[in-house]
Amino acid sequence: MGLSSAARLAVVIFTASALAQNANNTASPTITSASYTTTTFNYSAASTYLPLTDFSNEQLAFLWDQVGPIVTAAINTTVSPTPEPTSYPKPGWVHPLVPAYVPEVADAVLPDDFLWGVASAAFQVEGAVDAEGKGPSVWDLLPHRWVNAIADNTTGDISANSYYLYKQDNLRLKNLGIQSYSFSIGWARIFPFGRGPINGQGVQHYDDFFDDLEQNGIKAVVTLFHWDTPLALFDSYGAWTSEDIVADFVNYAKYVIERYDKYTTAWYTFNEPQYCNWRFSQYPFGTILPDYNGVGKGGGIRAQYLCGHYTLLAHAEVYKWYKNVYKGTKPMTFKNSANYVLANSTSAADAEAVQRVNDYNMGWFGGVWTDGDYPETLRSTLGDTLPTYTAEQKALIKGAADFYAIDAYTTYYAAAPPNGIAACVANRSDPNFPVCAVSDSVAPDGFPLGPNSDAGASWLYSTPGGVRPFLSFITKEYFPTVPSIVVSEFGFADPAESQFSTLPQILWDLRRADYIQSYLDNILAARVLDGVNVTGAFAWAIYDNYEWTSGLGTKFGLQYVNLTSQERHPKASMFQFLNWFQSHGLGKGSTANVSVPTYGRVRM
Ligand code: PNW
Repeated sequence: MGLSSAARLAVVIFTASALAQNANNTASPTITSASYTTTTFNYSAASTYLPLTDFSNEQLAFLWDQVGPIVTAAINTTVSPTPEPTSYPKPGWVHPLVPAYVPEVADAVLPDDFLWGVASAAFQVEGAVDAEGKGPSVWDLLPHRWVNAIADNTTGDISANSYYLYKQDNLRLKNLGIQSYSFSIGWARIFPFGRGPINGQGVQHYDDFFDDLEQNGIKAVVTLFHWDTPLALFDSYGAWTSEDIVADFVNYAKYVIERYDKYTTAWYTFNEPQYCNWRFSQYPFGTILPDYNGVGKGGGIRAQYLCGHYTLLAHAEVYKWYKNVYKGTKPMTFKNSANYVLANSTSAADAEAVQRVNDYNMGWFGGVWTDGDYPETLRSTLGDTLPTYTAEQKALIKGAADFYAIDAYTTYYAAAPPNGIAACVANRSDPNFPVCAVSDSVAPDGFPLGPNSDAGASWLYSTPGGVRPFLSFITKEYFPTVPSIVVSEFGFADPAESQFSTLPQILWDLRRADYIQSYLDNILAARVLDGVNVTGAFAWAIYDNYEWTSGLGTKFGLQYVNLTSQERHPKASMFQFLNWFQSHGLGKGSTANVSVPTYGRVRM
C-alpha cells in the first residue's frame, strides 16, 4: 500500500544490488545490533485508511480487496437491442385497470412540458460494479463486509445489470411511450477514487448511454449523487463528515455537467440529503471504517448533521457555479425525502410535533427557500452539535434552486412523545432526540392509513389522499417562495412479491397499480383544483432493483426483472401508469399497443 509499482520495483533492484556488493566484499562483515522500538498498537484508533496521494492500479486493487470478491454477470458486454414487440401482454376486461379516484379531474389535460416518467439510481440498477475501471462505492462495501446489514444478504454486484442492458431498456421506454427517465451517475465510475484521474471507460459508457437515450427520444433527468459515495473518500477522510468532500463533489459535478448538460432536461445535485439521518446514524457503516473527524465509531447525531451540512454546501456551490459561471440554463435542484404529516390530536403538543417533523425533514435543507440557515427548532435543540454556516455560506445557500423536488411516498400521523417535547429536548439520551416527536402510519383510532407495503419497506403505506394537501402545504405554507414543484419519486412495493415464483403471479400487481392511479389523480387534483404549480411526476421504479438495506427482495418496479435471465416484463402498474398519462393528454409517444380496459369503460 502506498508505493506505486514503479517505486516497489526500484526498492527490489536497490536491495538486490546492495546484497551483490556485500557478497564481493572480502572484509568480514561488521555485525551491529539492530535497534528495536516498541509501540502500542490499536488498529481501532486508526484515523485514516488511505492518504489519497496515489491513484495507481495497485491502490484501486487495494480498494476492491477491502470490498472482497465480486460476482460477475453472465452478460458482461453491452448488448445490442432486439426489436420490441408491437404489443405487450397486459390486463384485459376480466380484470381491468383500477378506476379513477378523483372524477373532477378525469378530463383534465396536462401541458406538453409537464415532466413525467420513471426513475432509478445507478447503484440500484447498474450492476457491473467493478467493471471498466470503476472504483468501489460504500454501497459495494456494505453488503459484502457488514454481515446481516442487508435483510436478504443480497449484493448489488449484478442487480438489473443495466450497465450492459441499457440499450434494450431505453428502446422499451421509447416503445411504451415514456417521456423521461430520471437516473443517476455513479461518481466512482467517473472518478474511481472520488478525485484524481478520470476513468475514460466509465465516461465512454455514460457518453454512449446519453447518446442512446437521445436517439430514442427520451428526456434525461439526471441526479449527480444517489448515495454511492466513492469508498476512497471514506477511507481517506470520512466522506460527508469532512469539509473536504465539498471540493471533491464540486469537482466531480462540474465535470459531469460540462460534459452532459446538452443532453439534460433537469439536474438534481443530490438525492434526498435526508439520507444522512438513516445512513450516518450508524456512521460509517457500523464499525467497519475508522472513527473520522471525531464523530465516534458508532456514528450518530453529530455525523448526521455534518453530513447534511456539507451536502447542502456542496449543492449550493454547484448551483451557483452552474448559473453564474457556467451560465447553465437547465433547471437545477435537489430531491427531498419528506411525507405529509397530520397531527394525532387537536392538542398544541401534537401540532408542535408536526412542526418538528417537518423542520427536521424539509426545514433542515430549507435554507435554500428561506434565509440560507437552519430552522430555529434545529438550532435550539441541537446547540453545538449543529454546525453553523457563515454569512457568506448562507448567502450562497439562499435561492440555490429553481424548483422544489419531493419524493412523496406516504403520510404519517405525528404526536408528542409520551414524556413530552420539553423533557425530550432537554435530554440528549432520549430515544426521540432531537426530533422529539413520534410518527406512525396508523390513525388515532388504530386503523392503518392505507394498505401496507412489503416488509422490506415497513415505513410505506399507500396513502393517496395525503399527497394532495402535502403539495399545497409545501408550496403555499411551508416554503411560499417555491415557484414550482415536481414529485420526483413516488412508488410502492407490493407485499411479498418476491415470494411468487411464476410470472402470472407477479404481473397483476394490484396494490402498486392502485397506488399509481390514486397518487397521480391526487397530484393532478393539487394542480387543477388547488392551484399548485406541480410540473412533473416520476414513478419509482423503472423496474425491480436493489432496495438498499432491504436488498433485491423488496420490489418497487413497474417492470419485473427475472434475475436469472435478466428479462424484463411490464407489470399491470406500468399500464396503469401509461393509461393515466394517455387519459391526460401526454401518452402520445407510444409505438406499442398499450391501451387497456379500465373499470367504468367496459361495456358487456
Ligand atoms: C427513496 N421514507 O428513498 C430513494 O430515493 C430510492 O433510492 C429508494 O429505492 C426509494 O425511495 C424506495 O425506498 C426513500 O422513509 C427512503 O419516507 C425512505 C423514505 C422515502 C424515500
